Amino acid sequence: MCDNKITNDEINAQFQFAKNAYAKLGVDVDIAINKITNIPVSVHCWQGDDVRGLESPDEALSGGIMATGNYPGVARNGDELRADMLKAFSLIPGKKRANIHAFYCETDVPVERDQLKPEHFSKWMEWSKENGIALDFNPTFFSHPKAADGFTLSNADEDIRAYWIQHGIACRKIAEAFAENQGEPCVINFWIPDGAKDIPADRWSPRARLKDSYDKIFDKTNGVDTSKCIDAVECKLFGIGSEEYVVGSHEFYLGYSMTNDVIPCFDMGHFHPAETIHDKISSALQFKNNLLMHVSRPIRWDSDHVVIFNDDLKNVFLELKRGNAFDKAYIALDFFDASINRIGAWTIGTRAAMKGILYSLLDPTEILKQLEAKGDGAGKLALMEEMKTMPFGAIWDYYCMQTNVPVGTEWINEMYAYEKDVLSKRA
Ligand code: RNT
Ligand code: ZN
Repeated sequence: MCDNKITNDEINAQFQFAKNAYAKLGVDVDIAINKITNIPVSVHCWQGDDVRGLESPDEALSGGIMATGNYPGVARNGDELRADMLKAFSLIPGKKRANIHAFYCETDVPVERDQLKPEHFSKWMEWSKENGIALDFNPTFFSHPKAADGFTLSNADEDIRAYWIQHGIACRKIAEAFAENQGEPCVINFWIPDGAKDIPADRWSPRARLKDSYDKIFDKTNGVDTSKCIDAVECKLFGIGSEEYVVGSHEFYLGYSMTNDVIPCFDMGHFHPAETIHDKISSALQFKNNLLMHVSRPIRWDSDHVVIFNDDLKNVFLELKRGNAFDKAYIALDFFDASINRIGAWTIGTRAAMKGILYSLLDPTEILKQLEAKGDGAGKLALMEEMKTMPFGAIWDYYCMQTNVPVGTEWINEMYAYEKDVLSKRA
């Protein structure tokens, strides 16, 4: 399979041809390639183990999210997870960060989540340094006995709520330690599953408690340096078991992030099925300097399918390009498929995101804006359409070749080889 290796000469020739075609539309391909090198994508570790975590991997995944499937070769410990991640990274061009969750801690004895400390992530920090991969972080408010009733930071039980507040504060200190370790900021994203399956009589109290919990977590007296620890909050419309009511809704978090020193996180799967996030970017960034995006692929619901190079993906990055806002958005991935080779899932999804970024950087934005300003709607739409069949693949292949990662379908064979040599040996 997949033995159609393309030679470097062929890649170069096709690149020259494509580069000229873009140049005729005023697009400088070299500038685009130069730019993408500095746009990091934060790759989530949880694709590698179906969101099990290392704390107690047998605890069922809760919180209304789901990884379906049982493809062999799942990572069984931190070392396997990190090795798998590096394998995938070797197949993906561009600057990668690694995004981990609090329940990927590695401790000799069980440590309560409100007691977690940077030292419980020392293996991740060493790995980060060794490989030059900066870390991002997430507190884990699910897959835990104290989240069993579906409420964490908005729980009516004050002891349980206090526990999760403490977890949030502990995680911000860990994020700060990551930032110090890597010499650049760490983005920490707060997502909680809190919500109700059916019509609540009281929608108000959980939201009031949630606001109070965040006020305590983000309180300045906690002494967390917000130039190192970038706090984000992620809204959601519904989850499994929280179909009717999610405490941390879009309005809740938009309001909270607009009035506090935290940034909003938009996940592509967290809105009404036909609602996309690309139109929200230019609104949110009128009022905030930054935002976080969870690049995902919902199919009919928040299904977290592997990201592919589709219109939704392109539109998100086109918005950043057209608004000159790549330096304002933190790009993170969020998908998990347990039914296919997980190295493949990571690589397909992350290559797609990188493709989407490069594709957007080749947008003839100036010409499109001029056509629009002149009132030439047909001209604008026509050019947008013609861009879709430009020789983008030749630019992408050249970029992969230049950054020493497999070109075209070549990486698929590496996935097979890794499966044969490593994954298939896992019981
Ligand atoms: C859940 C959110 C959240 C999680 C990860 C594991 O709906 O999207 O971002 O997927 O934190
Ligand atoms: Zn998400």
